Amino acid sequence: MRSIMRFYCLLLAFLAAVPFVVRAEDGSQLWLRFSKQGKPTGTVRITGGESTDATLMLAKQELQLYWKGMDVILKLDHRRKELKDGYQIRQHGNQVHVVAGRSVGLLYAAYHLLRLQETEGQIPNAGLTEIPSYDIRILNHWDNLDGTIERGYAGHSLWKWEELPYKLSSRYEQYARANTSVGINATVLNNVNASSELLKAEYLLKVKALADVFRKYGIKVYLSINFSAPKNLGGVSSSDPLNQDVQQWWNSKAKEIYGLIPDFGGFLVKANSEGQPGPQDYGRTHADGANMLADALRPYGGTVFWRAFVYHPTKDDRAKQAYQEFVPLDGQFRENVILQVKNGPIDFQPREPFNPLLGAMPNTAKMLEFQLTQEYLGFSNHLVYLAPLFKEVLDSDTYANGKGQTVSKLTDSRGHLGRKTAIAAVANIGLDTNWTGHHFAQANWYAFGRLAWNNNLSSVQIADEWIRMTFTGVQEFVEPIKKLMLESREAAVDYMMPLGLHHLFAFEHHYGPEPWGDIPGGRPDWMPWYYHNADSVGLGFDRTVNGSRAVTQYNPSLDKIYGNISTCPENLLLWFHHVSWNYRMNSGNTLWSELCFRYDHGVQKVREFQKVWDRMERYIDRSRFSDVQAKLRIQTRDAVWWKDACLQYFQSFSRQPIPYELERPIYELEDLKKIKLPMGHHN
Ligand code: GCV
Repeated sequence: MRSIMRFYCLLLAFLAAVPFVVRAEDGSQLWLRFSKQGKPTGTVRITGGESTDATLMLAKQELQLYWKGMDVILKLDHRRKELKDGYQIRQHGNQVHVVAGRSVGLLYAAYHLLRLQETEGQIPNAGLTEIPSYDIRILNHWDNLDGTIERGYAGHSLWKWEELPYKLSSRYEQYARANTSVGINATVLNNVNASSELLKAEYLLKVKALADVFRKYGIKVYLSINFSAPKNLGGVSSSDPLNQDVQQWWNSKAKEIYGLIPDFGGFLVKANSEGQPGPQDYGRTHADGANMLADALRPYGGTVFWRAFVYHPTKDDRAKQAYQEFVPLDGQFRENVILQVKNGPIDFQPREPFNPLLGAMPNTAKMLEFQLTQEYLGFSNHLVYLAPLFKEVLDSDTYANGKGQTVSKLTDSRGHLGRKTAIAAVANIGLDTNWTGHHFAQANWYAFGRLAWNNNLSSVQIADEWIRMTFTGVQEFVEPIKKLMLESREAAVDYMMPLGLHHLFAFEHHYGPEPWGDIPGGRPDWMPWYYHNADSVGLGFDRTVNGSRAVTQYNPSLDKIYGNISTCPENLLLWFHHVSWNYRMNSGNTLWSELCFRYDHGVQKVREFQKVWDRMERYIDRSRFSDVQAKLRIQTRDAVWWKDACLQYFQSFSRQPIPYELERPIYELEDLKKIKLPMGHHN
């Protein structure tokens, strides 16, 4: 008896010594870890809707399970069309009144209330109204039918094609719920490097099974299509968009799809890009191709997302090509076509200027494509919070029709041609228990959803919410981790490619540095030297009027700023200019020294992140703590690898010492050149 007493006393003493009781976690709950403690107190009533409405019932159920505030009345009022997918929330006495024009609006409102609860936020006295910035808020999965994911770093695909449509993994519904909780309302299931197979009847039944799961969450399914499908699958002799048999094939395919999935969203198309087929194979234009598909989808209200990521090895500066290709087609696309434009003119680099196409083509609907999967940002090993990158692009002033025409204003629902608006991101999700490989990569999925819902939110606010819901609201954790997240993207830019450098990545896998990379006879526009142009004079790509003239694709007011070495923002200097090693930067350093300082700064930042993280051990669960700790170690090692590789390689051109106050290289350049990682894939 005494020893039992002693055990309990010890246990109590132990518990008292642990400042915060933490529960075991594996990250699978994402930001939806609603506390089970404390009884839900309120009652939830619905007015104006039917009990057969699965979405409404879901809104009610989520609140009944997790809401601990006052009674809630959910009112569906179809007349409130101006709210679109949005809602109004007001407090009346001791009740919360929610109004929406669509049932999904009430579901979004339920998640809003739960977010307020978990982050200790308040409903403002005057109430709140939320209307989403974009109509279509969509994830693009680059998932292949064999379960692999192109540029996926969080395990295999969620979609178990071999089990569908008969067996439904419980993760399908969890996935839909997570998306809806942040406002995402659409998903493209498969890779833009698309297999025609997916359009076969047997696969469409599988797609239907997923669409049936997602429907009550308000999520629509889209598919990437292969432009040659009529030829590959349908026994048509060509896939020429002006050929009537081809048009007929797409019309009947659309009919077949909508017969199975009445709310099917539409098609995403990568055409005549990186070896994919397209209308140009038949001497037709991108508009001809897009319009044929748009016509097939129009009777059912479907949309075509036509990607602008098009470039050819033999042509001009790669950064100019999408603009050259598409601007002449302005005004030629059907109403239900949206041109899907990557945020930068090259390819999801750690930093790029905004894509000039976004400020051009005033008579064409355009949308942004971001990348959540960290193809060029350390895969799921590096902690890089992407909201600052997204905001940088959204807030960029294009100067189209005068100052203040930001990318967000030109692409979101503020008077955008009166057509549907959209924003996309390449997903970073896979079968890993924590969904995204790195616990902090969940924040990028979260941030994309939140910004797609409201592009006015700040990176700070989004980080704050995410940390509180995903980890803890304890101030001693929230503040330092928020700071760390906010600094993480700039740190990655610094240790990988500062000052506007880009595409210094190793061939194929894009993980580590290979500024020396060269494959004799390979495509020059897939080689790092094509981008950095290091020589005995200096470094950088001359895109001014004396060079490739890419700068002239921007509005003249911007062209002037970017094109002049003394006004070009330094974080884009080597993107637009070939700069001599001894050029004086704003800091007073020469370009060479500044480059060294920036690389070093990136490394020092990640070392600091490690220290910050180690202090957090007491506030969170052991398992997520040690996962992140281990990944930060990898990140620091990689940062040193990047710095040593790039600085020693560029030093062979600058022929100047690394400033003596900086940490010295520890790796031999010759050894770094021998590193070959066993990861597949082209360019
Ligand atoms: C899906 C980059 C990637 C490719 C990707 C392509 C695209 O080139 O490396 O893996 O292909 O972009 O966005 O189409």
